[in-house]
Amino acid sequence: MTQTAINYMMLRGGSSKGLYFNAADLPSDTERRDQILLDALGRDARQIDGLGGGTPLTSKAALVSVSSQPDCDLDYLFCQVVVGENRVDTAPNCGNILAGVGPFAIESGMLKAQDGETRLRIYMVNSGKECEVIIQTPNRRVEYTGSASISGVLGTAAPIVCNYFELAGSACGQLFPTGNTLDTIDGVDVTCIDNGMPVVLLNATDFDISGYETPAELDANQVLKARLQSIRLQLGPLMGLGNVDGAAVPKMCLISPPQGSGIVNTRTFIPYKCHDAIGVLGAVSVATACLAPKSVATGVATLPASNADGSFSLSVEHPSGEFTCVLNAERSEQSFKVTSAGLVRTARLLSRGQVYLPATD
Ligand code: NQM
Repeated sequence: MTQTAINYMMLRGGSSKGLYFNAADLPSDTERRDQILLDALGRDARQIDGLGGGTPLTSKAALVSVSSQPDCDLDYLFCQVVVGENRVDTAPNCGNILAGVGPFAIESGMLKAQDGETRLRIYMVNSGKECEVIIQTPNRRVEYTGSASISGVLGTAAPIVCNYFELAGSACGQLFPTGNTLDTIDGVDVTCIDNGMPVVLLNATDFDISGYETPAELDANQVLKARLQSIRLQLGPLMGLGNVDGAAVPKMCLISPPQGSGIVNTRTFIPYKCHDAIGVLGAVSVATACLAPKSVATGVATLPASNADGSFSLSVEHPSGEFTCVLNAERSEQSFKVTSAGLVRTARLLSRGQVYLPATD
């Protein structure tokens, strides 16, 4: 019985890594597509029979194609292969894997790079939102080497500037999906927000922890995890996400006052494992909640003055460093809206070739 081979590349995108495919190389039928992704990355918790790394940050795939949208260059569908659960979730988006989409498209000949830098507009199929990326491409080739460093990745690499537009309601339909900036569940105040990623912000001190514990310590805290899951399950329907048992969103973010020069300190469960850092769009959502007139971050977060152009540079602290995003916002007594979020990622091509899928009978 022969195996089937499919072209792929593996790239590190930001502080994640995943398999990148030309969408045309996979079936359009979602059931058959998902079976291929599961075979390629691995179905069991260790992903021993696939290329996935057995953690949420290394069990990801991107399906890329020339865009179907008039104002975009590329379409990007993010697929989370849920570790150990033998299924694929396309509800969330991923701003880390997005950083590798442009390099993949150029490396695979899907589109041509400019000499110097290449600006591409990416349509994020999961959310219907758009992001402009600026990639270093001297001599029309992707430059991976450079001086940008990001938390969670050793060393430095060429910057990939990502400018996200109008992210509000990416999965839930509105910025504050419950209709409130504050809700109380199980006696705990929460802020549910979706500015690119559905996130629930909670005060660490409401859970008898400081919020500065290591991810390993928090992962071992079964009482904390059970309380978070109870709140999550109740919030799923209120956030328009339905039954979120086993779903990748919403993420649960415990906040506490900053320890360094950031605006807030975070420990984020994605959603069952504590992130060693914080996701890109997760950080944008947390920063947005901090900037909002009222949220559980009020009194916890420390906001800087705006930049000369009116934008805000907001540094979100996390277990392995900080994540800075630059938000442009319209803030008044009556309304609050974030119009764009800018940030820097890096990416690197790790391997390319063919991934083999087991013969079916
Ligand atoms: O929030 C982790 C990551 C992510 C997702 C997660 C991400 C994002 O660190 O945009 O990048 O929240 O599951 O890659």
